[in-house]
Amino acid sequence: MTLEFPPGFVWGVATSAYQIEGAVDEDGRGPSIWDTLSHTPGAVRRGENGDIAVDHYHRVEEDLDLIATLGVGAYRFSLAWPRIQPDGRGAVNERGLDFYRRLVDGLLERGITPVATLYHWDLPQALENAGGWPARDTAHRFAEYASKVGDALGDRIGYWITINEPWCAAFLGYSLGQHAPGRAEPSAAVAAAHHLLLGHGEAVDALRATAPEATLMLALNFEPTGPATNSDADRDAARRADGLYNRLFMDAVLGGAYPEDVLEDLTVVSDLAHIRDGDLDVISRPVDALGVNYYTTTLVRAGDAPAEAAPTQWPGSAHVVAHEPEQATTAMGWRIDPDGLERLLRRISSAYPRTPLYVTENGAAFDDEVGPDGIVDDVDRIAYLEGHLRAVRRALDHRVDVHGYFVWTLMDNFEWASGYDMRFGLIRVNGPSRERVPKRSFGWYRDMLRANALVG
Ligand code: GBH
Repeated sequence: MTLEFPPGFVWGVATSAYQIEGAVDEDGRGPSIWDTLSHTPGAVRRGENGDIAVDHYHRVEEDLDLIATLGVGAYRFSLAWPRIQPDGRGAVNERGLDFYRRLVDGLLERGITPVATLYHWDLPQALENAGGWPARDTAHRFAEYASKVGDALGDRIGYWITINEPWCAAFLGYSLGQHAPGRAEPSAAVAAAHHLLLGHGEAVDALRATAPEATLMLALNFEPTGPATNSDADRDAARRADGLYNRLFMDAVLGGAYPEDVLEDLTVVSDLAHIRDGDLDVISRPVDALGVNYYTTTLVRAGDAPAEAAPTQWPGSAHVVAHEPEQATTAMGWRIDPDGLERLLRRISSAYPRTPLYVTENGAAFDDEVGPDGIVDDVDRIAYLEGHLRAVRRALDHRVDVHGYFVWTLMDNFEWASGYDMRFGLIRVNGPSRERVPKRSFGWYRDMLRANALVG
């Protein structure tokens, strides 16, 4: 049976700056917190870093041609703040902006819509030295950056994502300490989450002023969370994790209020004094759409860790632990659960029916094997993508207003704390030559989006 998608449905593919660009010392770029963390022994698997990454900075023309061959209508990428403001404040570095002008013009020449993310985790190190996201001033600096980028590129970019996955930036970065800046300070993490959201709201105002016609959104990582057993303790653990992962961010941005139960949970680690009158009005400035990043669902249970034991991704709920999945997982160890995406899209749309949705990331890492012909026959990735697209199609059948879908990711790249070991790409990147070789999934996605339908 052929499953068609609506006419005009946006097909895309996504990347982020630090994961692909390399060229970390070129054309005036300043250091970011990921440069610092990735050069800290023990922080990244095999001691890898993004110094060269997949050398996209120097291979941008080749990569543009690959994107055009893929046939997507839209390309989602991020701008490296430290290229544009090396110290995170003040005058722009024109050479840094020039790279993005070339990229965006190259997309437009090829008929591809640029979707630009302003922040995908590469905070200028100078701003971390001044306190980082736990400091309120960082939100204002982000708004200033947004305004300058809007001035420079607003004439040619019609789709903006302010911040990618504030949950990860705040709680993996400042509480678990697995992501940059590698701090394990639950109270600081709670303030970081708030200031990331405040920065988002202020950036919406800044972009509206400079690019009034543009579509503005942010991208949240959603992870539907359920209890491992039906015990009261496990169900409370699931409420807490769902609250931190999903509701804290979605309800603040789309509903204008933090969920009360989550605030209550957080008082164990924070006095919440960083939340000021009027902040939620800024955080909930109307957006034109919501970006939904979806990879997996999680089961959690109540462990017995005392609240302040080891670093946790759950500030205030350190006893919540992930339940090891019994079903198939990706190479990351994440459950493969396409139905979770349908349920999630329906949940968001019933809570906030007026907000159009884009799936701004979905994809999977597998242990790709290179065949004798040099090609990766990644049937497991194709099955993952197809399953999730069927879930999107079912959500559309239920009248969920999904406008587009972006595969994570164009090509294998620096997968944060996992280094280059985890490959999410539609294109294989063979190091050290960094030769690009499209996988089978690349051709599968190209054929699917050309037909605007899943066939078979
Ligand atoms: C995204 O984050 C990022 O935006 C992107 O840069 C990155 O390369 C990509 O995903 C792949 O990682 O251990 O079962 O509890 C992903 C957000 C948050 C999704 C943590 C998986 C853990 C699942 N992730 N979550 S589990």
